[in-house]
Amino acid sequence: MIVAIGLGSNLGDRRKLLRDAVRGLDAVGERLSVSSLYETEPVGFREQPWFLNAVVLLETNSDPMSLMQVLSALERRAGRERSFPNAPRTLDLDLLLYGEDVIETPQLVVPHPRMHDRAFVLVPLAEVAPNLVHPRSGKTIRELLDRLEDWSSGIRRIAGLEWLTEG
Ligand code: PH2
Ligand code: MG
Ligand code: MG
Repeated sequence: MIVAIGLGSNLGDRRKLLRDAVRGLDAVGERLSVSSLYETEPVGFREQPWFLNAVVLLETNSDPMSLMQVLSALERRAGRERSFPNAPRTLDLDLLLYGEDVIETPQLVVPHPRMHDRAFVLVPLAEVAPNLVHPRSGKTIRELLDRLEDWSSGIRRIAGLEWLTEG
C-alpha cells in the first residue's frame, strides 16, 4: 500500500527532528519519495513559532493502526508533549493517505480530515505525488492545491533533498 505521511515541527532543532523521523519511518516501509523542506506559518493557533513541514511517501505492508503506533512512538522519541491541542510540538507525524482507503474509527480518520485545505500539507504532497487521489473528494492533490487561495505568503521552500543527507 502507498501511504503519505505529513511531518511537522516547530520546537527544538526542527530540521534534525524531521530528518530523524524520516529515517525512523524506514522501519515500517520502503521510502518512495521525500519532499523538499518548507517553512510555514502556523495555521490555527497562530501565536507560536513557524513550522518546518515535509511529506514522505512510503510503500508499506503495515495496517493503519500498526502504522499509527509507529508514528506515535516516533513522536514520543522526539520528546513530544501533549499540553493542549495545537500546542507547539517537537514532532507531529500525521497519516494523510492510506492508499485510497477511507477509514473512520474513533482512533483514526483517513484521509486526514483537514489536509485538503492546508497548504503546508498540499504543497509538499503535490511535489512528490500530484496525481494521488484524495478518496473523499475524488480530486487529485494537484486539483486540491489549485483550489486553495492566497497561501503563498505563508509557505516557503527552504531546502531541496539535501536536508535529508546533512548531519
Ligand atoms: N500543524 C497543526 C496546526 N497548524 N501549521 C503549520 N504551518 N504546520 C503544521 O504542521 C501545523 C500547523 C496541527 O497538527
Ligand atoms: Mg498535524
Ligand atoms: Mg498529529
